[in-house]
This record gives sequence, C-alpha cells and structure tokens, in this order.
Amino acid sequence: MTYVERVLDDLKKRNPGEKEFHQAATEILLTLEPVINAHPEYEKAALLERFTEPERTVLFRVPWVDDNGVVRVNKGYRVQFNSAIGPYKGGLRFHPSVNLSVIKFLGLEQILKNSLTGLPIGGGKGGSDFDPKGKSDREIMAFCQSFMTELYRHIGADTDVPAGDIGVGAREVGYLFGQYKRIRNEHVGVLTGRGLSYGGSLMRKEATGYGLIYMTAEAMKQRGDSFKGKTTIVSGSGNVAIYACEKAQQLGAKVVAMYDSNGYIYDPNGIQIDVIKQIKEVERARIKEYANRVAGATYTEGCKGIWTIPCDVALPCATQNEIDEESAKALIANGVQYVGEGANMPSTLEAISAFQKANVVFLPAKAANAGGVATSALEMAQSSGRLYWSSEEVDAKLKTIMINIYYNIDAAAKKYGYEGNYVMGANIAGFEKVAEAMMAHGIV
Ligand code: NDP
Ligand code: 2IT
Repeated sequence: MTYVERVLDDLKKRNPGEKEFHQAATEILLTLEPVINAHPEYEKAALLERFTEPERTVLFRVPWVDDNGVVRVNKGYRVQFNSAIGPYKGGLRFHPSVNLSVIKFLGLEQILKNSLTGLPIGGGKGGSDFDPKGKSDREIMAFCQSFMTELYRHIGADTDVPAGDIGVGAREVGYLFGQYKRIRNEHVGVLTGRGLSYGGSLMRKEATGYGLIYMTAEAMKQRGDSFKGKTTIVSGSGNVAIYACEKAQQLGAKVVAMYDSNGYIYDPNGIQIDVIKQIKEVERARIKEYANRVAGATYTEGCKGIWTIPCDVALPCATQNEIDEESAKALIANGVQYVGEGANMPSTLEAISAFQKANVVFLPAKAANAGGVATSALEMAQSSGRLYWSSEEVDAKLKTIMINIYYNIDAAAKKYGYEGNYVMGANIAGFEKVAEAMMAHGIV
C-alpha cells in the first residue's frame, strides 16, 4: 500500500459512516500521489494525516422557540479544518441534510479551494440541520440569534470568518451579524456576504455564479470557442444558479432549464432570469411557478430528468451528488462539451470518471466555484482597510482571479503529465501551497 492509500484507508476506519467525507477525501488524496512521491519528507511529517484531520470541531445545541411557542432543538456545527495559510474561512449551511460528514467534506474541499484563490484564507465550514423552508422571518431570526450565541466565542475577524452557503443568504447573515455585534460589542468583518449598508462588498452576491462563468468562458476561449449560442443547463435556482445563468446569458448562452428540490422547468426560448429572481429571491416560492407565468415553459416534478435534456454546457449549481453516473452518461450521449461545477461536489466519483473518459472539459468545484470565497476575501480586505471598491473594481479582480486559477490548474496538470485533467490540476495546485505552509510551521 502506498502512503496515500494507507492514509485513506485509516481515514475511512477512523471516521466510520461519514460517506460524503470519504468521497471528498478519496477524490483529493488519490490525485496527490505525484506530489507525495516527489516529497518523501511529507510522510515523515505525517502531513496527510494532519491535513485530513480538522484542527478543531465544534458541535453545539441550538434551542429556539417557533411561532406556536414550541421549543425546538437543532444541531450546530463549525469545523475549523486548516489555518495554515490564513484564518479559517468558509460558509454556513442550513439544510435538514446537514451532518458532520457533510460539513467535513465541505471543509476539506474549502482548504484547497481557498488556497487556489491565491488569497490568505484557511479552510472551515459550518451549519445546522435547521430547515429554513416555510419558516417565518421571526423564526429565522430566533434561530440565527441562538446559533450565534454559541458560535461567537469560536470565531473572529482574524480567527474564523463564516459566510453563506445553502439556506444562508443575506437575510441570515444579517441576523447572525447583528447578534455577534451585540454580544461582542465590535463592528468587524467577522462574517462575509454582509449587506451593503453594513460593510458588505459589492458583487459578493453575484460572485460565485459569475466566477463560474468567467472560468468556463476562459476554458472555451483557450479552445477557440465561446458561450455564444451554447445550449446550457443550470441546476438549482439559488444564489449560485441565478448568477451563473445571468452571466452565461450575457455571454450569449441559451439557458433552457433550471430546478429546485421539487422539480425542473424547461423553457426552449431561454430562461427569463428576472422571472426566476422574482419567484426565488423576492417571493421565496417554488420554481414550478415559472411555468404558470411564462408561455412555452413546462414544469416536471422530480430533478433527475433535467440531465436528459440535450445541452452543450452543464452547470450543476445546487448540491452534492446531483449528477450520478447515469446522468453523466445521458449528458455525454447528448453531446455535452463542458461541465462546470458551481455547487460543491455535485458529481459523483463515477460521474467525474465518465466525463473524463469522454473528453468532456470538466472544471471541478474547488476551482470553478472559488469566485464566491475569493470575493469574500476581497470583502475582508475592504473591511480591514475600511474602504469600498466599486462593482467594476471587484468584478475585474474576480475575473482576474478566476482566469489565474484556470491557468494555474491547467499548468499543474501539465507539470505532472496529466494535461486537461483539471481535477488533478486543482487538487495539486491547491495542496502544494498548504503543504508548504504546514511544513514551515513544524508539527502542529
Ligand atoms: P441556495 O440555498 O441559494 O440555493 C440552493 C439551490 O439548490 C436551491 O435551488 C435548492 O432548492 C437547490 N437544492 C438544495 N438541495 C437540493 C437537493 N437535495 N436536490 C435538489 N436541489 C437542491 O444555495 P447556494 O446557491 O448558495 O449554493 C448552491 C451550491 O453552491 C452548494 O453546493 C454550495 O455549497 C455551493 N457554493 C455556494 C457558494 C456561495 O457563495 N453561496 C460558493 C461556492 C459554492 P430548494 O430551494 O428547493 O431547496
Ligand atoms: O463553498 C463556498 O466556497 C462558500 N459557500 C462560500 C464561502 C465563503 O466564505 O464565502
């Protein structure tokens, strides 16, 4: 057994049942063989054992009272995974499927993603199994205040800076920030994705989706191609999906389908993104409403069928494992050319392998969706400097960062003889910097 295989084997034994964490660790570790072989000192320093074990894991009770006066109890999590290159940084997810395995997979991915941005941010992730769906604003506020009443003692502008993820957007960040400020009596950049009136950065809302498109467009450009006229599917209809759709359309794509967790809409004339924004951002309603409002559009119950719609570009922007092997094969059979991951780990290991075998240009999440956290780091810089950059300035920086990441992962893949394998490229390029910093810090 190689060092990498042994670490992976131990990880599975010592973290039983954590299937998402096993999946992310498998994807990452197996691609690191070439780097590990080039650095025998890493094994001596138990570098991979330390890299895959969070520095700190905080689990806590979140009690709150619902609108009927009933006391409810949720689980709260913050995994402070790796601070080698900067303070822990990563989002909070509120979704009933959240458990330790999900938070750890997201945290592990986040370490390498944050490294790829080139900015000084370590990796962390947190959240709760709280389900924001169907809750009143008061219930959301009560939950967020209770969550922060424990979380505040573990975070700080130079220690750990959470942000949004599934189920955590501007509203939730506002309530979380308000409670942090009240308890600590300090107005600092302890969360990103804040509102523009209290220290948020312009373009943070758009950043993940726009960044995904900037990188995908660059991969196309390198091949003498572009988004013009490309039939595109964007799964999800939340923060990442909406702004991926918007920017893809600005570049000439025809986005024909999107979904939420109930089902998908198909609009052969091209999705009207303003209608989606009204339904999802303003009314917080279900996507099936779209078919009631737009002539020619249809709604189908269930999500999986979306991947059987013929397209040139597939952009999964909802959640983990939304593209399995069967869906990947359907996409390939229909001629998909590019897959850009907006969500975290949206493709199963089998799906990734199918895309790569079929020579589909596959841009993995930790590179392709790094625009969100990169802009969070720009928000941190603006907070510390007590200054604001214009939308144009932030957008230009975001675009430069995404293009740099693309060429870095392209170069890393080539360096080790795996040209075009951006999974290898992203894992290796992200890992090299973290490994160097960890080695410099000694055994800690
Ligand atoms: P949102 O909560 O804004 O939107 C999530 C979307 O995905 C909703 O349309 C939701 O549908 C759908 N969805 C969630 N779970 C499922 C499921 N099990 N099956 C089908 N659809 C589902 O979250 P974001 O847009 O912020 O996040 C989307 C993805 O992007 C996540 O993987 C996240 O980790 C990743 N990401 C987010 C970043 C950010 O800046 N926000 C940055 C980088 C990555 P419904 O409303 O019905 O639940
Ligand atoms: O997965 C992610 O990169 C995010 N949810 C964004 C994290 C951040 O700190 O902006």
